[in-house]
Amino acid sequence: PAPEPCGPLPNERQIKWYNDEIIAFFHFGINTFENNVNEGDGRAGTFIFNPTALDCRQWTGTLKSAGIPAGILVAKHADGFCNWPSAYTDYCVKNSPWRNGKGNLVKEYAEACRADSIGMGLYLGPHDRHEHLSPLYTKQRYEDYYANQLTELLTDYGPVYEIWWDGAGADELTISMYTRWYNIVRRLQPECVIFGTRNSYCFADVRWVGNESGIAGNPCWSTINPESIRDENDNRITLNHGEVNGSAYIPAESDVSIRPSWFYHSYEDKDVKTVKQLWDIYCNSVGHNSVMLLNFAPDRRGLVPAQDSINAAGLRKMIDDTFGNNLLTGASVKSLHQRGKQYAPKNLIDNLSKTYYASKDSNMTDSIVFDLKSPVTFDCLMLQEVIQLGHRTTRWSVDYSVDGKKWEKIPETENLQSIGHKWIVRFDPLKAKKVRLCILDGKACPALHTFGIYKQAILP
Ligand code: OTN
Repeated sequence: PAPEPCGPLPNERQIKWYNDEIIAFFHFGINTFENNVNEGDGRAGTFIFNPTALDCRQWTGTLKSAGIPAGILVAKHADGFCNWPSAYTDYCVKNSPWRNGKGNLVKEYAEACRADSIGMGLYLGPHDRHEHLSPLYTKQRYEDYYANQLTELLTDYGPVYEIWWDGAGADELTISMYTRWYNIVRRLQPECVIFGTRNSYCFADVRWVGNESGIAGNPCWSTINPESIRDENDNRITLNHGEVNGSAYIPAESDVSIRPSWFYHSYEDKDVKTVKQLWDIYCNSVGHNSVMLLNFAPDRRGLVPAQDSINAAGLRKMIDDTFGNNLLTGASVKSLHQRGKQYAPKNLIDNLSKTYYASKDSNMTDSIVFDLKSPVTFDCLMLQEVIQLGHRTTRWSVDYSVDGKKWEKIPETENLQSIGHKWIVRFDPLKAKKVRLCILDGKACPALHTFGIYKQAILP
């Protein structure tokens, strides 16, 4: 029989989200038309919003070229300006010159996503500085206002991949407000992933990684005590690492912008992250059991600048060229504690989604040796657990042998703990005839999906 699951487990939404690996953000709105502004104060005039050549198919085209399967559009940032014609405010596109006040960015974005088979996510900033300006503002009024807008967005535009509840400025928003909003999300969009922070902590499918640099910790557990998310100011490090014995399964999402800022500024055109920088981020986010949430900042034309699209596509090529060739393919494989025929160690290198390796229930440790037909040179390795069965292994490392007899440890693998969806380690090139995966401790017998060694592709 299959191994019993261990500890808190992912739901269907989280499993799909993990397998998507990279998702995109699009920060675009009234801030795009102000100089030096990333967090507007809610006072900018609606007349400034006027993209000259907006084309959401160009945005989704960028994602397709980068192999990014979903993207989250800022529908309303903290400035309160709504990128769709909301029935509940005048502070929106209908009072802008764009498309003579008839434009609807959320609709155009949703249609582009549908046409290009991109998952459509939405950021509806819980904190709203424009509403706060109103003398009529009360907590109840804002709770209703947000509930109405959430209902508009989750009803009128088809399936929503993820909803993003930014914690920035959200201190006044209460658990009771989020409870009402959560019920709307689950009623209208049962499959929608929720990014939750602070007082939305109890509804979070995914958590903040604790920084905006795209770096998940080592280790990075998918489990955490939810209160650590609520009290994020005291728990940045905990958000980054998770908690091995945390009571809930709430994995880390690593938000990072392809430019220094979240919104477009022409003076940052020279600072677009290079393929090398994006590759490092990928290996430290996706390769640290997280998901990479990569922000794009469409410019005042309403287009993703060319260099940003090119570099994102370069990252995809780097990923595919590196991980497309597992150098262990064809090796003979033996393990110490194989569970049974169905869970054979060769499943680790068969490139099939359903098969996996597992040890006997009584064995929390194991040793799996890969014997190559001829020596190979590699500078990267990747290991995946069967996430449906929970975090199991808590300590592991990798050895190699040049002559097939004497073993040496790969130093960069000496302090590894978590695995989860994917763990990637890079190092200077090594030559080996044999490679040994050492499972050194765990809460349950290992259940491992894939193991590979690779030669990193050449950066452009
Ligand atoms: O000043 N900030 O609001 C800030 C500075 C640096 C990094 C993050 C923040 S806000 C922070 O943003 C996160 C997403 O990147 C989450 O939404 C957190 O809940 C929020 O507090």
